[in-house]
Amino acid sequence: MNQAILELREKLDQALRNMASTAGLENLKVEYLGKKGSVTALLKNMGKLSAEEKKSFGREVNELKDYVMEAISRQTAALQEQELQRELNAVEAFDMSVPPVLDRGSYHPITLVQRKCEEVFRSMGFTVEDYSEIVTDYECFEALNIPPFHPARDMQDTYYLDNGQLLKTHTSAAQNAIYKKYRDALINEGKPIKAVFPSRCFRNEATDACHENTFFQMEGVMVGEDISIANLIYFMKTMLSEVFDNYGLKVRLRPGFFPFVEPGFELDISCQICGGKGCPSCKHSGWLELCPCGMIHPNVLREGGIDPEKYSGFAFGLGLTRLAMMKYGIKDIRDLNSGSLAALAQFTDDK
Ligand code: FA5
Repeated sequence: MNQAILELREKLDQALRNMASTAGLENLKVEYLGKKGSVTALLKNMGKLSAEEKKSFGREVNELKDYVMEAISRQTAALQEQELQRELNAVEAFDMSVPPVLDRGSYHPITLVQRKCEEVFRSMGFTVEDYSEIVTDYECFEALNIPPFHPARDMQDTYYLDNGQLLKTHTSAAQNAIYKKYRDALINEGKPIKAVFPSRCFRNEATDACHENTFFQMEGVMVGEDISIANLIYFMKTMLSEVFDNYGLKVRLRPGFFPFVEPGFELDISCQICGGKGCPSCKHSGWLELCPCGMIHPNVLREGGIDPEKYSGFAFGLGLTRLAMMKYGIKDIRDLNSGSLAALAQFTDDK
């Protein structure tokens, strides 16, 4: 055997005898087989040899390579086994009689208000629907009477995927799918469509005390024969009085423009942080925009396969994140996404 190869083998054997960690074995592998390793260096010298010498030297170097790899992986397996045994022995020493210190965790305030709203709407005959957070331009805008280049798009910039899909800016993006899912039951069996669909939404906008780039909404729609603004107001009032336990909440409805409703409204509630006096949480107005709503635009119904001459309906987009702020007196919306367990756990006594 070539002298240099023999020496490398002996050096490796010795290094392995003293090696007690898997990380050290990794280094050894690089030292021998890496780009600048000793075995690789041997190969570089082959150019100086005759054709006959090259043949036997090449074979011996390849054998050395196999030897190194096998020896290192054998030693790695042995060390891993030893480590496992050490861990198992430690488990045996574990005292089962010591009571564990378990942090039980808590529900997020948004989960709490979402569940409350779902419960209220379920009790009024609404189904609770789930829908993707990634949607198409058609779902988020076009099916909602917002064609390309409509100025209303400027208010809802978002994050786009390479394939043209986008992170939904509002839960209204599921309206079209919900109409298509339930229209047959409406048309053939006369069953009104009554659905709420909560979801995370995304907007590419600056954050402040009452705006986040990631927040939650809950959309609601009701479609049937003779559905009117009176129905809309009834359901909104019932939901708010249940969520806030009828506790001193002032509500105002004012005209608001959204291309997918006609007429459209802004539903504001009195700021529960400052009691209506004005503070950063309500942009110093005393009121907080919470739940825009309105009568579904005929174009939107038509796009969902529903005849607007025969059927009408209302839709609303409840800001769940702001609702959580108002219910729990959280001054800054950014605390809700902060991941601070200590801050969030304090709202969870009503699990
Ligand atoms: C919409 O998103 C409409 N899709 C709502 C709608 C549905 C209108 C159905 C009519 C019929 P707007 O952009 O105003 O509208 O958002 C609705 C609510 O979501 C706001 O009132 C607010 O409570 C919440 N919201 C909107 N943007 C943010 C944000 N950046 N951070 C936190 N909450 C937000």
